Amino acid sequence: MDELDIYVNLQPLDKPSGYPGGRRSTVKCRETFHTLEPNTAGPARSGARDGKKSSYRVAAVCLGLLCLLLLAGLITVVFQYTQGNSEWKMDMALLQTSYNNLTEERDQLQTSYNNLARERDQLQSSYGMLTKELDHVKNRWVRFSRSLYYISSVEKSWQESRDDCRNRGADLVIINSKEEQEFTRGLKKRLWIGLTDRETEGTWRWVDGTPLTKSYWASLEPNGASSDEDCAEIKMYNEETSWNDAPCDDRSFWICEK
Ligand code: 2F8
Ligand code: CA
Repeated sequence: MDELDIYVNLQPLDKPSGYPGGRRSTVKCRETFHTLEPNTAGPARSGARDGKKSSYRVAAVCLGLLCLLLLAGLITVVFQYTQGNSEWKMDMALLQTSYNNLTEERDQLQTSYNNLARERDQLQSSYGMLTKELDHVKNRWVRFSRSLYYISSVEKSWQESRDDCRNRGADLVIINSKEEQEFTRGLKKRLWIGLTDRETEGTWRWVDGTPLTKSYWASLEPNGASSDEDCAEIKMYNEETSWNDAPCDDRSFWICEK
C-alpha cells in the first residue's frame, strides 16, 4: 500500500494572495492508493502507465473475442444437437409408421390365410362328398337289404383294402346272414372280407370285434396252408361254403359295407 502526501495552500477568496492580513494555512491531505502509484516521476512514469493500460485493453478485447468464440461454438453445438435430435425423431416416426403398416399387412395376410384355410377345408369336404356321389353315380355302391356295398376295381393287401373302406366311411364286409353270404358270393369275384385271426391265432373275429358264430369256410379251410394265413376271403364263390384263409399281404379285390 502506497501513500501520497499532498500539501494545499488555503487563502481567503476575497483577498489577494500575499495579503498581509491574511492567514496562511496549510492542510495536509493524506490519500491512500491501493494499486496505482503516484505520478512522482514525471512524464516518463506516465508513459509506462499508459502502456500498461493499453495492454489491459488488448487483454480485455482478446478475452471478449474468446468469449464470443466460445458462445458461437456453444450455439453451433446446441444447433447441431437440436437438428440431430429432430432428425432422429423423424426417423423414429418413419420407423413407427413402417411398423404400423407392416403390422396391418400381417393382420390382413393372417385374415387371408384363415379365409383360405376355411375355403380349403370346405373344398376338401365338398371333394369328399363329390367322390362319394361319383361312386354312387358310377354304380360302384350296390344296395342290398339294409346296407350299401362297394366292390373294388383294384387289388390291395387286406389292411390296405380295409383302410380304403374306412376312407369311404365304411369297413370290410361283415357277413352275418345266409342272404348276405349268397349276395356276396353271387358277385362272382375273389374278395377280401372283414374277418381275421391276426390278434389271436385260431380265433376269428369280424372287423367290428364280434366273434365268428356262423361261418362259410370252404372244405378243409381255414388251414393256414401257406405260412401265415390270417385274413379271410371269398374264394370258391361257386360253392355255398366259399371262404378261404390267405396271407394278409396277398393282393386281392375287396368288398366294403356301410
Ligand atoms: O387248396 C386250398 C388252398 O389253396 C391255396 O394254397 C395252395 C391257398 N393259398 C393262397 O391263396 C395263397 C390256400 O389258402 C388254400 O387253403
Ligand atoms: Ca387257406
